[in-house]
Amino acid sequence: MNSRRSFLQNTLLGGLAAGTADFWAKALPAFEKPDKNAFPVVIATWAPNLKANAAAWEILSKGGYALDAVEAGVHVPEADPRDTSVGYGGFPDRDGHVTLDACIMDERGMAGSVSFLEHIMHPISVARRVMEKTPHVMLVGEGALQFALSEGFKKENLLTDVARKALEEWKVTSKYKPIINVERHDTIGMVAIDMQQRIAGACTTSGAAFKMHGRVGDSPIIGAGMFVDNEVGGAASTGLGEMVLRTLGSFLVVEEMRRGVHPQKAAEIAVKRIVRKYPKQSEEAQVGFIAMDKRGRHGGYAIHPGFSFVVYQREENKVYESAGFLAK
Ligand code: SD4
Repeated sequence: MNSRRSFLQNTLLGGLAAGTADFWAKALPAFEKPDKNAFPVVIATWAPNLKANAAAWEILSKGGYALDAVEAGVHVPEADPRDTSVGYGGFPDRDGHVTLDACIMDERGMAGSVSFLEHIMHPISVARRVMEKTPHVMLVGEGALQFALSEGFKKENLLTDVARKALEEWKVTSKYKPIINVERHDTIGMVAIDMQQRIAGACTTSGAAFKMHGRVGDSPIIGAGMFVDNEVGGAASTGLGEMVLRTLGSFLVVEEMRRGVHPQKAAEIAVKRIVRKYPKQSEEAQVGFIAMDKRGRHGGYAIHPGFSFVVYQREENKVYESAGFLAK
């Protein structure tokens, strides 16, 4: 390389490197000196997911990998027939199909997702295979099912008697009216940081009950239902997916944290954005976010009171009741 060019390149690179370090030091004071005892840590939406957190903790507390932890964690509600919003036992669409949405992301920023997937109890594991074994990020419907079967997943009937009866009752009036914190709001979104400070996230759901056939919500969409960036932290959402899809809520939360905003405040900013843009719809529907930054600090916030989230950290698995922006 001629000396002038190499001088210019070195100067530029050197300048950039110094500038970058300076930029991060100024922009992200929050990331200085993380408290080592803060790790590992896992956060998930909704109080019943204490059990999912415990499954993730099993792996994290032994020094395991964050990605394995979130996958194992969300397997718990996916396999639980009493959970009518996730996996097996999930309420069907209005045509009687249980169609599942899930996504997963690792510390390298790699992502996998499945949507409108039927007959597979653990869509999160199919999403992980999409990430690890295909050049793609997202597979949907029949294609996702074919891929799952080719990977050895079992085809199963996921529609329980309880869910079938609920659909029959719903058909009497056929009104789609979400009831805040009651109807179908226990999708699991989970973010974990392992002992090596690797961050991963997962989100899985059967989506809105009695939705139109083919409807896809926020949960399998990277940046809407869940997003992680290993330099910053992660976030996930629950609630009426349409409002999160229109605002890319989880991405927004992570980008706010990137600016140095505390996770609690970042979740509040995303909720307020939704309420400002959709005030009428916000009166009738719930959206909640969980957020955790690279330091293991966390928070959660929702449009309405009634949202809860769970955090396992320092040997303690705790439920937090979120505040609601539109509290009466
Ligand atoms: C969806 N966000 O499909 C999901 C539903 C949900 O708790 O979160 N339920 O819109």
